[in-house]
Amino acid sequence: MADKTALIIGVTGQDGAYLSELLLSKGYTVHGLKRRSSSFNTARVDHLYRDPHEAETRFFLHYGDLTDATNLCRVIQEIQPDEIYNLGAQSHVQVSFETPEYTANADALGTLRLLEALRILKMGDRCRFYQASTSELFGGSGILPQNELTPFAPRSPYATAKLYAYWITVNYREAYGFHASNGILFNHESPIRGETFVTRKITRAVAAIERGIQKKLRLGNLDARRDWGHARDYVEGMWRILQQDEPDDFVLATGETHTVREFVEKAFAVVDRRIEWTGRGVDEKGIDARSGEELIEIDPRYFRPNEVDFLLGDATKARTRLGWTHRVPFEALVSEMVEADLRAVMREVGRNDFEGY
Ligand code: NDP
Ligand code: GDR
Repeated sequence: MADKTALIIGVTGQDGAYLSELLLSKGYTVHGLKRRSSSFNTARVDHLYRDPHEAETRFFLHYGDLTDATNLCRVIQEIQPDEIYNLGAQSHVQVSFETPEYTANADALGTLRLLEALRILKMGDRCRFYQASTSELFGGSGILPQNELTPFAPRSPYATAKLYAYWITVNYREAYGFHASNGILFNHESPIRGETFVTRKITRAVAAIERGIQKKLRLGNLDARRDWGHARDYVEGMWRILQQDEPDDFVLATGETHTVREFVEKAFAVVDRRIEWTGRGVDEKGIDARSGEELIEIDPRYFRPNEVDFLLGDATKARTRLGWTHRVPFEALVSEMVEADLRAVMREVGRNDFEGY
C-alpha cells in the first residue's frame, strides 16, 4: 500500500469522487479542495468523509478556490502533497460562452496559480502534477482519430482556457523540470455525471419519462459525435500517468465514436422503448414507436455558438506506455446510467418498488 499524500482540486466533481475512491483504496491519504457554497456540494464524496473527531480517516476536505492564489499556496504548504491532481474547472462548454472571463480565470489562470504555488514553495521537484486536459482542445481540427500529435483547434472559451492550462503545464515541465503531465481525456461519464451534460440529461429523462414524471426531453444538436467512456476507467489512467518516472502527455479514449442520437436510442432501449425520428432540423421529433408519444424535441437554446462535431480518440500511447485501456463498453455505460437513474427517480418520488431495473 502506498504511503503517499494526494491533493485533489475539484474533489466534489465526478472525477474527483472516483479518483478519491481509487487513491484511498491504494492507501493514499487524500486531501480535497471544496468550494464554499450556500448549499451542500459534497454529495459525491459524503460516503468517504468521517468526522476526524470521531473516527480515523485518510480523507480530508479544505475550503479553497482556483481563483485564490494565497489559499492554494497555504493549503499546499500545509499538506505537503506527493501528487496534485488538478481536476477543478468550470467544466461546461456551453456555460463557458456565458461566463468566458470566469472560465479563463478558473481553468487557465487557476492552473498557473497551482504551478506557481509549487514553484514558490520550492516543491516542483518532489510533488507530481496532473492537469485535466481535454479532447475539446482538438475542437475543429478535422483530423481523425485524434492523438497526442494532433494539432489543437479550440472552439469555445472553455477549450481556449484549457489550451492555456495545457501549455503552461508543459512549460513548467520544460522550464523548471517539474514532474507535470497532461491527461488529454475524451468524454467520460457515469451515474454521478453532472445532470446538465448530455448523457446524464438523457438518462435522467429516460428514467423520469418511464416513471411518468416527465413528458419530454429537449435537446440541441443530435448529430455531434463523442468518444464516451466510463469515468472509473479514466481516473485509473490519471493515476497511471503520475506513476511514470518521466512526466508526459497522454490521450485517454475508447477509440469508438457515437452520435448524441445513438445515445438517446440506446438509453430508451434500456427501458424497451424504440425511438423513431421524424421531421428535419429544429422540427425533428423522436417518437416512441409503440405508443406514438412524442418524447424528444429539438430546442435551439441548446445549440452552441460553435460546435465540436466529431471526436474520436486514439489511445495507443497510453495503451503501450501505461498499460491503460478502457474496460466499460458503450452499451454497458448507457445501461448503468439509465438503471442508476431509474433507482434515483424512484427515491425522489418516495417509492421503493424498483427491483428489476
Ligand atoms: P465536474 O464539473 O464534475 O467537476 C468540476 C470540479 O471542479 C468540481 O469539484 C467543482 O466544484 C470544481 N470547481 C469548479 N470551479 C472551481 C474553482 N473556481 N475552484 C476550485 N474548484 C472548482 O467535472 P468532471 O469531474 O467531469 O471533470 C474533471 C476535470 O476534467 C475538469 O477539469 C474537466 O474540465 C476535465 N475534463 C472532463 C472530462 C469529462 O468528460 N468528464 C473530459 C476531459 C476533461 P463544485 O462541485 O463546487 O462545482
Ligand atoms: P461536451 O459535453 O461539450 O463534449 O464537454 P456535453 O455532454 O455538454 O455535450 C456533448 C455534445 O452533446 C450536444 N448536445 C447537448 N449537450 C448538452 N449539454 N445539453 C443538451 O441538451 C444537448 N443536446 C445536444 C452538445 O452540443 C455536444 O456536442 C464535456 C465536458 O465534460 C468537458 O468538461 C470535457 O472537457 C469534454 O466533455 C471532453
